[in-house]
Amino acid sequence: MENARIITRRAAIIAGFGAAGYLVANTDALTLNPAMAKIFDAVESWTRVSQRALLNPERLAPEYLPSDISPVFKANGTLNPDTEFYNAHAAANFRDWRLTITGLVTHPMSLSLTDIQRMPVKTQITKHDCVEGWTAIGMWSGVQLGLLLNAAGISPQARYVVFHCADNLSGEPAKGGEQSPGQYYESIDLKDAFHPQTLIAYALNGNPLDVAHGAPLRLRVERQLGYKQAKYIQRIEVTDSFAHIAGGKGGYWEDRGYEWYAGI
Ligand SMILES: Nc1nc2c(c(=O)[nH]1)N[C@H]1C(S)=C(S)[C@@H](COP(=O)(O)O)O[C@H]1N2
Ligand SMILES: [Mo]
Repeated sequence: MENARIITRRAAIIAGFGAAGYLVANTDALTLNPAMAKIFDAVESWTRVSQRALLNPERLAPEYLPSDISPVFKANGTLNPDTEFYNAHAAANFRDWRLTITGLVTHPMSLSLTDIQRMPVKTQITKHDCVEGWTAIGMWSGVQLGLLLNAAGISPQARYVVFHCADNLSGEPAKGGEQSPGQYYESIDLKDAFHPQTLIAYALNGNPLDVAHGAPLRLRVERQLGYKQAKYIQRIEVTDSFAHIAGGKGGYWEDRGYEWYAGI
């Protein structure tokens, strides 16, 4: 498998990155070890298992040609977080933006954009599909989430990866921080987190992400719908449950009735 080979080679090169020289112990970076995979399978709810039965978990989302790229990639949801915090970072070109990785990890991390951009880059041209009835094809570049998670070292109890965003979609005052009702967040399971096309993206169509599309960092989880593609990511939380977060359903839109597993 061409893809698997490339990924393994990429994983092997990433002996370390950034000033701290984080070590990646397991060079077979994006493969869940069989014992762990078995545990995740066992604990999946039956609805998800039946959904998954129809979909090969290793299936790749279709990729497109440069000539297929949409001339305009519509932006949706929050178009600018427009908080004091975010505006200050945007004005400084996100030079001091940090992405933290917390929760069930052996090495919690705080990474700058430069740290992230020093890691192997993956570029893919995919179709975004929003429940509101529009699609757009774009070329995304970023780091595979699996590489970040392996650098942080996820604990055996880990089941989900949660993305905490900088915007409040309901316009709630920022005082409540991550737990205030309108704060955008999303979550995926480890199968999607370690999927080779799952990226923490920092570029769209060859340019740094703009504010409307989620600057400076956003998720691409290509086999799921648009609302899973969290923009403005500040913190990645590895957890065994998302019941403690906001409405407890695993995402901003999930708390408002949308499906948690939004397969396409
Ligand atoms: N932080 C954050 N992420 C978000 C949203 C949002 O409002 N805030 N909207 C979601 C929805 S519904 C869609 S369709 C896509 C839109 O991404 P785009 O603006 O890059 O097209 O982002 C998703 N991620
Ligand atoms: Mo959407």
